[in-house]
Amino acid sequence: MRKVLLTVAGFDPSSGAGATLDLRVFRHFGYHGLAVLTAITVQNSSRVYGYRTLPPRLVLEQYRRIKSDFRLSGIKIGMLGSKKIIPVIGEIARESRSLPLVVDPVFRSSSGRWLLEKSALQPYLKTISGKITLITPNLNEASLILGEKIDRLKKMEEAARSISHLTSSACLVKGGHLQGMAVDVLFDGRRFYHFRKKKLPLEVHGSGCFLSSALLCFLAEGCSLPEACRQASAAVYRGLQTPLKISRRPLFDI
Ligand code: PXL
Repeated sequence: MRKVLLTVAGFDPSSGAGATLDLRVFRHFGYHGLAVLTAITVQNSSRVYGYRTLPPRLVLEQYRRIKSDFRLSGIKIGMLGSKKIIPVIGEIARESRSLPLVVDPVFRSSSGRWLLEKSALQPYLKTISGKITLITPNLNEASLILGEKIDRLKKMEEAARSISHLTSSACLVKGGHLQGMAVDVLFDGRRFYHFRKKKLPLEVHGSGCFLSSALLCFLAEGCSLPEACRQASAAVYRGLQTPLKISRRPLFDI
């Protein structure tokens, strides 16, 4: 029987990031994907121009109707768009403690637009604390969460450990934007793991969404956290090598 995964995320009309990319990643790894939308963005491959958040009740209703029909094997949480959605995420996470739950803490787009107000940061982490499997901040998001610049390996380790304590979950700090090398750092509550990749000169829209969705696929398959991180990181790296060039910025060809 085909397993089912859910993404709770924003809609990107270019399909380079957000829910529609997540659904393609789920399908690529053999799952049926479901999507509960939190927000509709206005964007193309270059940048985010704006967005509207859906009413929290509408988000919760989408989830409830899906939940009563499908047996979920895991959930990924992406863009929320507003702190008003946080209680809904808390509810979803509380009900799903037995499932793999991956949180991509989307605060800002790569073009610099805020996708969740800064004041939502701490309440969001508090709400999901103890209810999720893994959180996957990039260097900017880790810096925002901790209020200090995370820009080298040692700091990434400290950040992974601190954020892991804040969320009572594992934490993967993504180092794709590190100077000179690309290394992701996982802290699983006990020890650190490093995932090194050659740094590629191009940036493909949606790599954060791709990584967190792929991670969920490997966790739902039963992989350990380090193994899921290794495989998901390798899948993103492969994707970066064969991008789809049909728009100003390349997209993932998946
Ligand atoms: O990559 C972060 C992200 C996630 N989800 C949606 C987005 C973006 C960035 O633009 O638009 C819907």
